[in-house]
Amino acid sequence: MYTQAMDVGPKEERKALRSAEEAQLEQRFDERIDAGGLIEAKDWMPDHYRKTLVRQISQHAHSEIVGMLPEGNWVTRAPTLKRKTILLAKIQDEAGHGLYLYSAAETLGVSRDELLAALHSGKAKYSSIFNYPTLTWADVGVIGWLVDGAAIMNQVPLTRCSYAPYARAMVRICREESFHQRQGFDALNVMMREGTPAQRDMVQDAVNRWWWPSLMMFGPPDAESVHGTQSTRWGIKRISNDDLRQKFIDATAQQADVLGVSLPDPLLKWNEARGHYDFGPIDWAEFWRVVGGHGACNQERLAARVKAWDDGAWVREAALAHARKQHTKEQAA
Ligand code: FAQ
Repeated sequence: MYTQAMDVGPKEERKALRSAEEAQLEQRFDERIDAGGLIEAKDWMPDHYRKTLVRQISQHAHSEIVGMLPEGNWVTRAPTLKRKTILLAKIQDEAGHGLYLYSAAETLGVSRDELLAALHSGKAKYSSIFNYPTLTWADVGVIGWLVDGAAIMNQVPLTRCSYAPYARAMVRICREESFHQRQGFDALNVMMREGTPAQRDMVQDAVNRWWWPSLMMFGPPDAESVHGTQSTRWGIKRISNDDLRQKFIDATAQQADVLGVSLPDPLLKWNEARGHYDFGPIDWAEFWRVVGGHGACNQERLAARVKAWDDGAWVREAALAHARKQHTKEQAA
């Protein structure tokens, strides 16, 4: 060993020692993950684990704040004061979720400014679902029922994610998402039970438009999931894209019966042998088109976020000026 080090020179020797040390750290990290342990911000972690988390958590944060836009479209046109108040509270919750998640991402050594710059330049992804338009009031109910429903299905397993700051943020987020899902179901239920035939048709039309995009929220099929295997190995993902999608379909097919709406899939059928619903093919070409920036509302959504950022510049500047003033005062005291 000594002779080898002499052969390669001090720089190479340091490099070899470093990689031996890293291999040991990585082994300990893997053992901790295998034992179901949690990783905290200050713990050693492989660079790829850190990058995977920054990618997923920031995409998630972006989804929450871009996700405020489709429903925001209906705040001024909610049918009653009660519905308007509920909608305002829900949208405000989504902003809060974005903030918890940006904070969780920041614990990994990336700044919020960097993350937002990636969103604004179109480099960072956010959930495909928020690139569809909200054409009627029923869309708001369907977003609660299906989109928040899908979000909960995907996010409950994330409360057991190996990265503790993300897992902790998810606990709170899931509690609030559950209220969101229920308010959506309730709004639709009222329209279906007490509404006019035109209102019931409006609900059915919204369900027809949102059903397939909601199934796409879970991501590509497992066979095409680039990050699935590694993220599962690291305990970031606990349930695969396809398994979560199936769980969601099984739960919502029954809720659709209770609501009295049909789901727009002629192949949707309970399969006794599998103990699950069978369902028709998903249009993955549409999914990738939307993810690639060519959905109905991609440009509008991004433009709205960039405008909000630009319009808020004076608030950020004022807050910084105030902090500097306070700091100077404290120093002088
Ligand atoms: N949209 O290898 P995988 C909400 C990308 S929050 C766009 O399987 P992964 C609350 C993926 O990033 C909704 N892109 O990826 C709310 C990757 O591309 P990359 C958001 C998608 O990460 C409700 C590529 O495809 N929830 O709704 C999508 O292992 C109502 C290959 O995919 C979260 O973010 C998609 N749907 O699994 C707010 C939850 N799916 O990065 C307002 C946390 C996949 O290599 C109103 N995230 N891609 O360029 C996750 O659980 C995971 O990231 C998945 C994707 C499951 C979304």
